[in-house]
Amino acid sequence: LKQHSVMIWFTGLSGSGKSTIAIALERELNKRKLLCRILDGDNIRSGINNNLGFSAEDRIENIRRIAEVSKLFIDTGIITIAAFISPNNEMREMASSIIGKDNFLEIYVSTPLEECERRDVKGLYAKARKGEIKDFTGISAPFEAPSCPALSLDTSKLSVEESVNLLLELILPRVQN
Ligand code: GGZ
Repeated sequence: LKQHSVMIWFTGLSGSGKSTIAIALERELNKRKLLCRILDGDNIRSGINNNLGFSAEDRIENIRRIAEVSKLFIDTGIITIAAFISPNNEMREMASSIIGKDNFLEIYVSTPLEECERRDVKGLYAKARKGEIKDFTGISAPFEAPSCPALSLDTSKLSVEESVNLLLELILPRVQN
């Protein structure tokens, strides 16, 4: 019964394109009859983690719980896609060790800050610049780029389709028999 599963762990700034790529990837995996589950701010920070904010400690706890939940999905054979800023190596290493290094693919959505801020889809960068949001990643809180990601995707250079194709090349050989 057990299917092959893998953790697709996106990391990158707010507005870098993590969720957009995750949703497009899910669609392609579903087309191939592969079951997957996206975890993102919409279903995690609004529910299980609704008591957490954006202090350094709360971000660590956010990522820890996400990793524990992901492990349950992975153990069920479901391809699990997490789209969280996860701003430093220590947090991402914690997630990797909870989930298991062999199943963990770190994907850096490396869209530059200037491009994320230019897009400012939710107006959060403007608010952060005015000091209306404190500890905002990239403006007033740090982001540490991963040193050795499985893949880097700069959405200022790649289309969503190109990013998804690169991901499929990485994922499909691991999950199909
Ligand atoms: C960063 C913040 C903040 C602060 C609210 N810093 O573009 P979004 O809106 O949808 O994505 C951001 C999301 C980041 O939550 P994560 O759980 O991914 O962060 S972490 O992994 O660091 O725990 C943004 C919104 O929440 N947001 N305030 N201060 N992003």
